[in-house]
Amino acid sequence: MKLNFKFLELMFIGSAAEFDQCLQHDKREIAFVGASNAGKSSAINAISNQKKLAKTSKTPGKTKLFNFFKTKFGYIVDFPGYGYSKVSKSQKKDWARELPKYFSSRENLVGAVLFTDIRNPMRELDLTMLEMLATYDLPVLIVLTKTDKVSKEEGEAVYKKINNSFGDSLNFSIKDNASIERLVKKISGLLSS
Ligand SMILES: Nc1nc2c(ncn2[C@@H]2O[C@H](COP(=O)(O)OP(=O)(O)OP(=O)(O)O)[C@@H](O)[C@H]2O)c(=O)[nH]1
Ligand SMILES: [Mg+2]
Repeated sequence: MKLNFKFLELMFIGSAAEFDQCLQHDKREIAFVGASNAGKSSAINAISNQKKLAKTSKTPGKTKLFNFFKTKFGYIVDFPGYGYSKVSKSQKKDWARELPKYFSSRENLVGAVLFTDIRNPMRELDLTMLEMLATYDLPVLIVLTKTDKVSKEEGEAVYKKINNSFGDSLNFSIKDNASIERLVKKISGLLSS
């Protein structure tokens, strides 16, 4: 199929297990957050049209570190997903400490994209995350993922509800090029405005 839009040129730069090890740079950055298995890493691959740039998995909890991806305008930071029961207690503790640190002290962080499965959107931990982001005055774009798994009507109904209740939202599927284009534009906008 011919595509007449530009994907984001993304390059994996590196990972950090803790806030103190995170890449220092002077560009803008946005955080990709969401529950484990919501589809963050798949979205990174889709918007860059690369199959294996970010590791994806059927087993939740694949992304364990802050992963930095460079675009022309700034950086995307892929966060580990929350809510995966097999994550160890000590790791949960580490994250409870590292995440607020990240949101409060990353000076170039301009916002977050919160990924949530359209079949079961904005669950308790998503709401906790949304509150945390609001605490730090970070604007949030909500991406409702895996829209290919629901009917068009259901997708639109959920979109309306989420957009009205929680703010700026977008329906998205890695199988829907129009939705990939919309996300690419939003991200370019966030990073360059
Ligand atoms: N049908 C469909 N499946 C998707 C879509 N996006 C992601 N998936 C699948 O959902 C699963 C989880 O996707 P990931 O991208 O690894 O999820 P993640 O949010 O990065 O998960 P963690 O790294 O655990 O935080 C994989 O099996 C993907 O193939 C989508 O738009 N449609
Ligand atoms: Mg991931």
